[in-house]
Amino acid sequence: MGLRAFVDELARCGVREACTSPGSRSTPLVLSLAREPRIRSTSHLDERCAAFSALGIAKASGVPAALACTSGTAAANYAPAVIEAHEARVPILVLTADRPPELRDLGAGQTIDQVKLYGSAAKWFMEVDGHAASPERLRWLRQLACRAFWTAVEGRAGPVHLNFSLREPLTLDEPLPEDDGGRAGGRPWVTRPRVAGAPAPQLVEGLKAELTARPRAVLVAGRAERDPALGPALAAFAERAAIPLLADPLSGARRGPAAIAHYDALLRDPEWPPAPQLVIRVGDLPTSKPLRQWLHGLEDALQLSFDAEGAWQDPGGAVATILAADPRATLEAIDPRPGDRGWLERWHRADRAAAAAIARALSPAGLSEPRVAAELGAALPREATVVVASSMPVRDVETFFPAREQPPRVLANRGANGIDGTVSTAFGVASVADGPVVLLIGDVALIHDLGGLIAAGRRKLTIVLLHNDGGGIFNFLPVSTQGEAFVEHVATPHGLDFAHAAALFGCGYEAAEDVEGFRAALGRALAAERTSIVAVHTDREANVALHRAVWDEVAGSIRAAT
Ligand SMILES: Cc1ncc(C[n+]2csc(CCOP(=O)(O)OP(=O)(O)O)c2C)c(N)n1
Repeated sequence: MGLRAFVDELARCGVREACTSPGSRSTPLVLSLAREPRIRSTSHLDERCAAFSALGIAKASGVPAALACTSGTAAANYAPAVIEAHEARVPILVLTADRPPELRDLGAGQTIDQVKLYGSAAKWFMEVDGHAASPERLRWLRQLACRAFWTAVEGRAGPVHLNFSLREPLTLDEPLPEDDGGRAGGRPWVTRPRVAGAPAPQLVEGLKAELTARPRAVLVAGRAERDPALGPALAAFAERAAIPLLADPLSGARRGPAAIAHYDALLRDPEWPPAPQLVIRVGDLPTSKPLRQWLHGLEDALQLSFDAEGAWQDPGGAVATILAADPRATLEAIDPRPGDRGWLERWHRADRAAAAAIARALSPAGLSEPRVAAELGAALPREATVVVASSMPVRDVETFFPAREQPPRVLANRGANGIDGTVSTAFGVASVADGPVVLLIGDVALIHDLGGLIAAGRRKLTIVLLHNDGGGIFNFLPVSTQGEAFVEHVATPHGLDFAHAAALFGCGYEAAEDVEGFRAALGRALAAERTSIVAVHTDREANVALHRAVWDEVAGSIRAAT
């Protein structure tokens, strides 16, 4: 039916990775991908793992990965990753095999309603009929592949779903002839050159004027993984403008002389934060609750939110203007008059006091969850990528990662904040990342995607496991006083020893007891050829007490320092 031409066109567009899953109805689709030499096809027996792996590939590379699976619940298992890709704006190409219309809703095996299966999470849905290849049909399939690709990547990036009706015999088409019917020179059937115009002069001048009129400004940077050059550009702008930069490590901007690394701890003290006149927000809203609450309460400040696609990122309703413009191009074009040096210095003094207070509070506790985050932030090389799981890892990275000149890249599934699919996402990232990939994950999230460890047979990952035997985040909640019901239904301790999981999947395993032991084990895991788990055992209640001790120490020290 022309699937070889369809796949040829995906490769011409730049698709280099596919995640396939086994089945019968899907074989023409899967084998067309597998036989395409420009695309590396990797087989995943669990479709949920396949889809999160494709998500990780696309997240790290910016290039959509293709997914292909059989009909029925196989396709439904893509849903969590499709939802995450929609929320986090990651381009993926979802290709599902289906029965043709004459076999639908008639009791044929493995047949469910796959039409618009992912609802509003799919940016575009298309039924692809199973007609035989004709010149017109091949031209349409080539155009369709390009349309799927460009739709996924352009504007607000996201998942595209094509549902293929496949009829028996479910065989692979012949290879394409030498003259394959595509455009000359290996070009895609349709290209859509991106026209990146210079930012509007009114916008640049308007922002400059606001900065001059309101010199006590802050720049808040959240997750913005779609443009790796954005983080350094934000740091450079904050330095030029001499304004504090409150950057979540997921923004890539926690660097340079304007960075205030410990804003999460600082903003917990309601007495301390001085009021800015202007807030410029870029990227998603950071995870930090104190930061969110502080931003929501800044009634006298003018708050501007940059989002290239004009998305709404403001659950507190504090933003007055959404700038639907490329933040990097716009801020690079601004030559601001440096703001009030005293204003920046005030934040720096507090940040230095917070850093010292954090070190004082963490030191007697030895190896702890915050300490692991701080160690990774300080020690990992710039070419490393850290994938952080939702729950406490993403929060501890935000609170305890230091500001560094060349920090490692930090990625996370924070579109829908799920703890599912994290291992597979990290292995997907490891498929395309240039340097080492480290996954920082809690025990519940690891159990959730334990099957993802099967990818250890072909990719290398260093997994730092924070094993507090359950969901440690819930011990911070008032509900943690609810005794056994809390423990059984919320915290969910399981008592599992992950050394057995490591053995099952052929991974290395070491448990670290103290800071020195952790450093050594991390070094060994990074140097090893295979995937290794470095486990750090902690206690959920002690972890809450340690976080509270840190916050108290920070609050005391900033009062003294300011
Ligand atoms: C798919 C999914 N199910 C449930 C949740 C709710 N949830 C948030 S955190 C969490 C526990 C995570 O525990 P763990 O991974 O061990 O990390 P820790 O809280 O100890 O840092 C759960 C169940 C979620 N976010 N996603």
